[in-house]
Amino acid sequence: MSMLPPVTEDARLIKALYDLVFWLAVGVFVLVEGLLIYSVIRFRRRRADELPLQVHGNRTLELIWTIVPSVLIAIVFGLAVDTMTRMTARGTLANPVAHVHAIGDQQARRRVEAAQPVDMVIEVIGRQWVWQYRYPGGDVITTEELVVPANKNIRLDMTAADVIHAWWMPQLGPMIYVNPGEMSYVWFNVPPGEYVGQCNVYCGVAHANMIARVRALPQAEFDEWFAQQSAAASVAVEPGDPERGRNYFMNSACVACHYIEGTKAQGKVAPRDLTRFATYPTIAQVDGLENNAENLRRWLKDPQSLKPGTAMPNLNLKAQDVEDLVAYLLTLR
Ligand code: HEC
Ligand SMILES: [Cu+2]
Repeated sequence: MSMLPPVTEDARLIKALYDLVFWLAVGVFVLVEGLLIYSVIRFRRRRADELPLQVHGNRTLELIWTIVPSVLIAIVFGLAVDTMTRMTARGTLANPVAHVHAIGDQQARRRVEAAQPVDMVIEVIGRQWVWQYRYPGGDVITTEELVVPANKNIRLDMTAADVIHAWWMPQLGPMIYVNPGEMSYVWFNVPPGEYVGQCNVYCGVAHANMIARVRALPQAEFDEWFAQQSAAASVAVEPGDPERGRNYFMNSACVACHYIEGTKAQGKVAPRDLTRFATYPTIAQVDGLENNAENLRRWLKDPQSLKPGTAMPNLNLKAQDVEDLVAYLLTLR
């Protein structure tokens, strides 16, 4: 993962600041090391019986090497603040937005909406340990990569389902915190290409695997990709088959968390065992979430939307697998 070459306006601003700090540091390095080498040679002991010049403090020099670095650091600080305020991730100078605010804060939401003209808004949900992307319309959800049209203004509306994550695509701009209960925003407009980033705040054991990928396609190719994804999302599914559902259950992650008497499902993460699941009046003890096929379908597709904060993850199940699992689970009496 490299920030080079920067491909957005924000990333170019960061790069410009980085270059400046880099050359300042080179200057300081050359000066300090040069003086050091000069002093080592100039004031060295020349003869075995000679005591070299002994110096005990020098007010002028000490003032200089305190004031000059302070001024340099103040300048770098000022430039960093200036860069941050100029970044489009924070709106525009005319319409600044704090990029993080509480979910449901309608005023902040309107400010975000007015901040930048956008061609497409994609919802991003960070969870241990994947980034999930929801496209407009709600049918298309991806986790592997974020595919976007190139050279269009894209806004990501981001939040987290569990712990604090951070969205960091070094070639695209600044790192943005993604917090549970809050919305964060980022804007970008990128040329065609593939970009790699990473969750940039420690979020649990598999944090290092929480890679983010952005693939920008020319509009026509994007449209084709999107049409394919929508079609795949709405393929006609056959009625669920309990036998297939059972197979799926016993050979997938479900068994790691769920207990069903007399089977290999011996997981103990979920509080209620599923042995007689079909006799429970509600799903996951959510008030009003009656235990029936329709609700169960919704639960399996996205548990978080029905019970925010639940420890059951969204497993991105395929439509057919959901049907089969529903058929199977409802036989458990
Ligand atoms: C990482 C652990 C984990 C995995 C994997 C997992 N679940 Fe769950 N599941 C849970 C937890 C925890 C709950 C309880 C949720 C709650 O009450 O908040 C739950 C609840 C449920 C419920 C509702 C149970 C009840 O008490 O009403 C069903 C049904 C269910 N899971 C099915 C599945 C199926 C099918 C799979 C596999 C495709 C699966 N789960 C995979 C953790 C998991
Ligand atoms: Cu993370």
